[in-house]
Amino acid sequence: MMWHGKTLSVVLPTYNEKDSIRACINQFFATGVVDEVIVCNNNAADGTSTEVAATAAREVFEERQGYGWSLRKAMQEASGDLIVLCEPDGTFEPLDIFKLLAYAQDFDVVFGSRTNSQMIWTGANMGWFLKWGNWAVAKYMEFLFNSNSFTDVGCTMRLIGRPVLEAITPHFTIGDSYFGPEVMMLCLWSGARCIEIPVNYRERVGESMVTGDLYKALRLGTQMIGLITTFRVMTWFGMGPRTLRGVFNGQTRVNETHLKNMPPSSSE
Ligand SMILES: Nc1nc2c(ncn2[C@@H]2O[C@H](COP(=O)(O)OP(=O)(O)O)[C@@H](O)[C@H]2O)c(=O)[nH]1
Ligand SMILES: [Mg+2]
Repeated sequence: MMWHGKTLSVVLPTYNEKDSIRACINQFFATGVVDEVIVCNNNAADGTSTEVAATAAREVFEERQGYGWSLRKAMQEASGDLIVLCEPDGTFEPLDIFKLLAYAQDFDVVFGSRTNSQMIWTGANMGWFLKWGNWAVAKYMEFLFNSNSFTDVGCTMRLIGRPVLEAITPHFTIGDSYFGPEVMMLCLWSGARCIEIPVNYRERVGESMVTGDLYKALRLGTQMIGLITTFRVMTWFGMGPRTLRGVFNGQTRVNETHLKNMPPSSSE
């Protein structure tokens, strides 16, 4: 299969997606570029394993409850050169993998964003509050790191190259729902070349457990702001993941010839 000589893994955490996970997995395989799909069953709804067993995906299990724990386990089990993270709840479009891959030519990490109003479908759980909340937290991170543009901190759909994944993995601390921005900050801090692109965001199949109500969303937003502030203040004072700092500055460009004339990244 492969994509420009690189193997591709898709990782899916699952908790409450029994009715949508099979279609999601099959759609990823149908793209023709996916070598393996790893599903991490995080004490998921009864019947989930039966659905996964009906596909070519590999199921692994994580007991520790939480979005972060689940994704961390799934990524650890993935063997591809490129790792695509997604949710099997029908909100993301598996064909958007080609958008991530197009940018993976030039970047080490490609983050999705769900806040572009042209790509928010009718019924999607991305109303005014969630859209601007995600945007505001992303801008806060962008400002503190003086990075290129970010407009979302909670989009699971993203692509990470193996060298970057291996470098940041030892520094993961979050097992909860706010694992997403931790990955973003570690990538930025490593000096990896990162970009964010809009992806489709649709109505969910089944109930959202993370951002389903305003209280949960507010609490999550507060946790994210706390995490970002703590990380940035720690790194300002020479603490935090010191050994990760700038390890990828200009090193992992996918295609050196093609990128000869590119501007230097902001961290150089
Ligand atoms: N709620 C919840 N989601 C989990 C857990 N472990 C893994 N996940 C996954 O986290 C993702 C996000 O959850 P979801 O309910 O869709 O929240 P939303 O995307 O904010 O609407 C889904 O793919 C879940 O399968 C968990 O313990 N609780
Ligand atoms: Mg979801």
